[in-house]
Amino acid sequence: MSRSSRKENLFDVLIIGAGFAGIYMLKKCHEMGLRARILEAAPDVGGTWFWNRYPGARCDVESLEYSYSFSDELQREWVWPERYSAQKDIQRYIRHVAEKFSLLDDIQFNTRVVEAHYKEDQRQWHIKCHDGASFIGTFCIMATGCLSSTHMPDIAGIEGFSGSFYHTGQWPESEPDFSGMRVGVIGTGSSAVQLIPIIARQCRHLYVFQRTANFVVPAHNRQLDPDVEAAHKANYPERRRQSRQTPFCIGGHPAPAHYAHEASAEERNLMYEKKWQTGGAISYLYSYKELLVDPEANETAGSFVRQKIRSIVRDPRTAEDLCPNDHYIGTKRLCLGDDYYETYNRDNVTLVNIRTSPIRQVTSNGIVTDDDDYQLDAMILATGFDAMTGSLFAIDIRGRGSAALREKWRYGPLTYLGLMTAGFPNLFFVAGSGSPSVKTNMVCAIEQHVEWISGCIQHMMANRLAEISCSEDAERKWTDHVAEVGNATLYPTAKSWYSGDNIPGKSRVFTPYVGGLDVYRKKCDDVASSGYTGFRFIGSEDRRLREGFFEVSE
Ligand code: NA7
Repeated sequence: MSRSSRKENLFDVLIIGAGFAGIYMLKKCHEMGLRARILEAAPDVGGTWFWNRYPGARCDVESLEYSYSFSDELQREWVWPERYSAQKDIQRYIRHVAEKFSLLDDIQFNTRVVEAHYKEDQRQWHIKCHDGASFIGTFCIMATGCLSSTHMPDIAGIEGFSGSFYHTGQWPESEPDFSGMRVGVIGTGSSAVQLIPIIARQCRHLYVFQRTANFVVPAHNRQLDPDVEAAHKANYPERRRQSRQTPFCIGGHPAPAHYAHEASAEERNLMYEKKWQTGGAISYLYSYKELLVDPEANETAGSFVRQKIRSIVRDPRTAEDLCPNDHYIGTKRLCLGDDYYETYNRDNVTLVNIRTSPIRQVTSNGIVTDDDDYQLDAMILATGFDAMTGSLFAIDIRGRGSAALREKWRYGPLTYLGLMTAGFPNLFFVAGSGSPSVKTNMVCAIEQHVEWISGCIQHMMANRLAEISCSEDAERKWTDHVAEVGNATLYPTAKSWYSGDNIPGKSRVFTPYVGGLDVYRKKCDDVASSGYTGFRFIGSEDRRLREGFFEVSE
């Protein structure tokens, strides 16, 4: 490689992914005067929100909370049309942010990273892409998302289906029309819960193939009242400050004051009914203090939803099939829906229980179960993601001594604060395993991580440090702590993507840190202010440091 082309591909910071995390990381790099580039597989910004554009795709955190807080101008000027934002509005928002802060020129689209290797002698990350392009960076930042690697189920004959075929997580831009079609949806997680009522209204007949029933509480989505929005915006910075002091970084939901076991059955029913009418998952789970740690208390909240299902769904057998019975409410992602259970009262919708009558195979024109044969014109997989680590393992990531991340994390992710893993210097993860990430407001978690990483890089610049890594001891203690905090709750009892249960052969580890973003933020801040306890630095005066960080930046 000539010296000039080497320079062109040489960056202080390489960021993988142009979703909420990558976009903000790039902005921080600009503020720090660093040469940075985002490499993004998609043709546009958005990350998970770019790909998940299936009908009904919507965020389950309210719009005024699920948005960046770093710019008061941005949060005041942007108008969210609905209480819970539709995918297209979130996509429009991320694009607006990228344009407003002049980020697009430093994003390379249609570029899928396949390899990231750390070269110890140079203290640099060497990145290779699917088209052979290569990049070198002092820092590599994985902003690859937790729900970005789709899960394709291994069902016999699936590749031979001749009708239209979709996965919710890789939805085409073309907006398919299902009118007049017999459509099969496999899966009943959050994506399917949003999609099913809409497809049911379009198609001739909808067959929903359900393996596991999930709890669904109403979203009560609606247009955002301009007065509510104006009041919120008038006090935005203070509201954000208050949100940051909560475990989920979501304001407007005071922590529960009472225990379910101290309330009478009548009081509990009144409470759950009030929450059902208000809508929202956090609101429902915040009914009582001990719902996510005490099985008996949890059962009171779960059985209320089962009663609702039985009162809404007219066919008793369908209602029973829709009643979740294998996990505690809230231990799998609590789905938000509008019109979900009501949809099963339509004449053109059939629920197929594939737990009692499993899918035998997919044929060219439909699905055959133990009991029946369903002719289909279109099939939609709403089968989820290889969550948390899927997108990382899709890249051949190698640290010191060419050690592979896939190998190191074979029995589960090992991180220090979710930020780094030992033996992989200058490699940061944004809002993934070992951090609050998916168990909190993701945008808020991303901002916290990006700001911490930026502060760390600034510290390194100020002190002429070339390399950071975490110690194995710090990593082991943190990973044990994450497990200990998780095990004190009911979360790990559920078979869920939080624990990797949905991916055959994946090690079963509950990886999100559920101690709360407020507690976690303080921990990260304390680590930084105490001189980055648990991390090790190497100075840049080391002669082996070649082109890169300081030379390029100065
Ligand atoms: P989820 O929540 O992982 O749901 C996937 C669904 O697909 C779930 O009902 C699965 O049933 C079902 N599934 C997966 N594989 C199969 C096979 N082989 N056969 C039949 N059914 C299958 O993914 P979503 O996309 O809905 O939501 C992911 C997150 O995105 C969500 O939690 C929000 O945070 C946003 P199972 O339960 O495994 O029996």
